[in-house]
Amino acid sequence: MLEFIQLLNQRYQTILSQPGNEVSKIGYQQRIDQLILAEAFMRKGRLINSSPEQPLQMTIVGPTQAGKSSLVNVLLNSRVAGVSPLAGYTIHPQGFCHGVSFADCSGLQRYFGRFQQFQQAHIPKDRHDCYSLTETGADSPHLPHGVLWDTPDFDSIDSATYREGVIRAIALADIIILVVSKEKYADQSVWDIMSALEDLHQPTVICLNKLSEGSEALLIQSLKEKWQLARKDDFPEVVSLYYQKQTGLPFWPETKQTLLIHLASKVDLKKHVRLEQDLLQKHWKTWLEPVIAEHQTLNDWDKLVDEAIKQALVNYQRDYLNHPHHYETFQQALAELLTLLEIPGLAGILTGARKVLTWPVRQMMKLGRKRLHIADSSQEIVLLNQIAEHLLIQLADRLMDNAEQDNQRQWWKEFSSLLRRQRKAILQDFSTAAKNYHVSFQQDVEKTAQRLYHKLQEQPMVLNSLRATRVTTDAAAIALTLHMGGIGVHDLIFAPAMLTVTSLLTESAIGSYMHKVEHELKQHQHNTVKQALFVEIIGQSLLALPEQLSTMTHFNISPDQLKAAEFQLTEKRHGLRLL
Ligand SMILES: Nc1nc2c(ncn2[C@@H]2O[C@H](COP(=O)(O)OP(=O)(O)OP(=O)(O)O)[C@@H](O)[C@H]2O)c(=O)[nH]1
Ligand SMILES: [Mg+2]
Repeated sequence: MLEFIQLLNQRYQTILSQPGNEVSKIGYQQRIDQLILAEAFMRKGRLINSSPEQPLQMTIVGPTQAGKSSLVNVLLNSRVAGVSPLAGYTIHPQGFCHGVSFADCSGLQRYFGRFQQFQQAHIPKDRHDCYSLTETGADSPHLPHGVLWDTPDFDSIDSATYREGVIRAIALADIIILVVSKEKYADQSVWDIMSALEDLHQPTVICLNKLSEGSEALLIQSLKEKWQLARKDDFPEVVSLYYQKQTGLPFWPETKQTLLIHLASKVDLKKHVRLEQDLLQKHWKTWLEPVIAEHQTLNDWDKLVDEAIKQALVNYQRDYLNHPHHYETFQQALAELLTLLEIPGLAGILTGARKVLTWPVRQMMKLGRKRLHIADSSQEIVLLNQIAEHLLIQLADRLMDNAEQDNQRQWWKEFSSLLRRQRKAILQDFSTAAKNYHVSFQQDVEKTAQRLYHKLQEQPMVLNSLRATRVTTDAAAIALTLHMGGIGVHDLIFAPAMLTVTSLLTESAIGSYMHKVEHELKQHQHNTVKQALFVEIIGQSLLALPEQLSTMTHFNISPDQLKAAEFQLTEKRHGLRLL
């Protein structure tokens, strides 16, 4: 699940970073933040699992210049955190150990993942994927033992660049200390964050900093209202901080001495697994919305391809299989049959045309060459290529229509140009496959001829009368000419002798058998063309096209990937611990 959330996050970020795409930038940025938070919260779950004795993690958050770093110093009673009047001064999560050692914190690096740990003094200013951890000798009466985290702000102009660090430090927290000043407490950014944090159920305290005498009660009331607008849980305890001239730091009031220690006792890590699951479930639909829209579009595409193939097969039937002037395959079977009949006197006729003639005629032209010649002269292949071309033109039109009307405009537009680029290659593959089909289908044609020949042998009367007829000799001569490469297969259909032999056979005792065989041949041919050409070549290449869409502009998360993730999400018994 963690990997899936990472993948989703990465795709959101890539898509958002592409100029000119038609996505809602604010909506996407919000989801990215939610995904980063969810990922970090899941990492926290792993940390709890692998090191249940983790020191307590306390995170100070707040807008820039609220006094977060100053508060770190107050709570640790030292000067470990850098304080400055420059907005956005702290830009990394900085952890300070209080009463715990580095060794106690060994799980942190795994939690932070690709964020690298540095010593506070050496943390690079030009990198945002890092944090520092510092052992302090501090011994503060206000603060429970654990790690106190100073964090960057989330509201300054530059904060977008180090926002992930803030979110990671927040999700790590067992306790949240929100610091606001009277100037900043009403900012939307503060309450957006506090609202997002509600699902993490961390015990929280609010520190109201930079107070001036007399304003406290009014500010607290206003804070409470803000809180209640943002969240449903109880308004937390507020600590009012007044400035101390001598130290230049705010002053932690005597009355709140044990507040943080008390808060620490409310931390309940056992709930973490359920909270993780609730968090994922809460956002799942929104996060996956564009992925599902893509799947819907893919479905629409599959349907378009399916319809186009069905239409192509209807055309193939109409223009070839059932077309009286175009269908040549059965005629070809009859031509094969004629070469099996061993017509007397035929050799004589043909010697005039060719010097050397051996019997049986099948040997006259090598089998492979003969089949190739037949395929080369076939109208069926020409027609199939036309049907394929027509199919792609129709599809391109539909894509253009969708690119104008559908809500997935971007997808259809890119897809349209992808198809345009691939069109030639698909047609080329189709043409090669059509020829291969035709060459190998001749085996079936020859088998059909054999079946008819055997049937004729059961009917010596028909066989003998056929052999004795002059027109059979003429037709056989034509058949042989075809087999020698003298004419093309389409010439058979219009050869009068062939037509006469066909009607002779149709009216003979094997007439109905012949119809049956012709019907079976057509059926088999239809199925072969459908499978070998339209399903395996056209269908497969068209259905595989979406894989080539750029992951720069599309999620390209497959329905199977999504299904696997959703299974993990709803798998109650083992929960997310498994993942
Ligand atoms: N007047 C007054 N100034 C304060 C108080 N607390 C902090 N400051 C000053 O406010 C400025 C900002 O304090 P920081 O603690 O650096 O604030 P921060 O929230 O860490 O700010 P960033 O790191 O920029 O996000 C510094 O100049 C502090 O000296 C206070 O209670 N009263
Ligand atoms: Mg700071």
